Amino acid sequence: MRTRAAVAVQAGKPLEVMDVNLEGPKAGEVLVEIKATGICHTDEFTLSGADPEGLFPAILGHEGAGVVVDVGPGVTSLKPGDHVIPLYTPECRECEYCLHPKTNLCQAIRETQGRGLMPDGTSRFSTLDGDPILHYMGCSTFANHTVLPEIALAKVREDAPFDKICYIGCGVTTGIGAVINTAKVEIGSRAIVFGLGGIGLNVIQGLRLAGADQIVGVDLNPSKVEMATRFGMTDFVNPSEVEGDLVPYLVNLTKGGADYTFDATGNVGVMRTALESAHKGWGESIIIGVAPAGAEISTRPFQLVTGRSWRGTAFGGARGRTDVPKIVDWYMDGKIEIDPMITHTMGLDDINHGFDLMHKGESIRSVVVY
Ligand code: NAD
Ligand code: AHE
Ligand code: ZN
Repeated sequence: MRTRAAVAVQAGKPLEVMDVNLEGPKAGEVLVEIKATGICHTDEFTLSGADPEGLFPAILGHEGAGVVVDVGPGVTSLKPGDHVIPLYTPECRECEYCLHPKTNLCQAIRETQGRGLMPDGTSRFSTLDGDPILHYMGCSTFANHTVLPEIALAKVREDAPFDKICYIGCGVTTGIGAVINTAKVEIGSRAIVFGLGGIGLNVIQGLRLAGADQIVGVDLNPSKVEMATRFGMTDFVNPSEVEGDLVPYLVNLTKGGADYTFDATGNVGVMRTALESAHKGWGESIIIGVAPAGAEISTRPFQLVTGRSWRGTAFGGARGRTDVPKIVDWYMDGKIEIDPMITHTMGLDDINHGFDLMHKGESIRSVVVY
């Protein structure tokens, strides 16, 4: 079939919206009509050329929601008409990782996914001239139709609006999950969140759910304060307004250091500040942000010797097919909020405007509605 897609033709260039060919689902695969997709900073990270795994030409996008159109042979858990959220972290429920209680990083299809291919080693997308176009993060939600493995789709309730729940495909689950699944924050904790964008705000929302007493937000952009306060931030720090080193300032503000700190910037300097502003003896720092090729984190080992720990999280530690439908329920039941964070919506033809808004720091989440 033909479908319409925004193609990342080359690193550092705007996406090009065009008709592309899409082959139907093979064994174990599902054809999905994408109804809405968010634009995450990770899409920008890959488009910019900073992603060591970035490949071109590709159809980016990994924060979508849609409807099953067709299923390939052997698909048993989904049927046409089902509402689904694509999962860049699949859940096969069989691999060594899925069977291990300490990780959500299903590895069943990770190798081909990282090469922009379906599990059989081929792409379903091509140009109208027949040249292959690569998949991205196993999702490619910047296409009106896409093909995914059955294990990379969470089935969700049908009364949930696509233009809101698409955000659960990455930002909401990553932020809230980092708090609940990865850090396992206790009631009464003190926390610091670095970066108050589409992920950081969901960390703040997760901290409020978990009953944290102090939630410090750190961002260079003061326009993020209003939204962060609405979601539970108790203190705001703009590093550009702090005289001297930020670490002692934050340690003082949190009365000895935070129980938990979260990096949602992708800046390795910020990651060091986050680790060092965690409390001596027990503070945990969770890295969420993804950093450019070649960037490395560093600190004095003494920071770890004296009881701080550095950890990371992908997709908030969530097991997608199991956890994502529950998070959709939380949204529909009013336990979590999504709508105010979706600051802009647009059609696919205007997708580059969504990237511009992110660059200028004017949006939290832009959502493309097909
Ligand atoms: P975003 O652009 O919406 O937000 C980033 C925020 O960080 C902005 O508000 C910006 O002003 C702030 N910021 C940038 N540099 C800063 C600095 N030096 N000090 C303080 N604040 C600073 O991006 P997002 O969509 O929220 O994504 C955040 C990061 O999380 C990105 O690196 C993204 O790739 C990553 N991410 C990781 C996962 C995962 O599973 N680990 C999932 C989604 C996103
Ligand atoms: N390809 C990059 C790393 C990108 C990365 O860390 N991706 C996160 C999800 S970000 C979603 O917005 C992730 O899931 N990582 C685990 C994995 O297996 O990719 C690089 O640096 O090579
Ligand atoms: Zn993302």
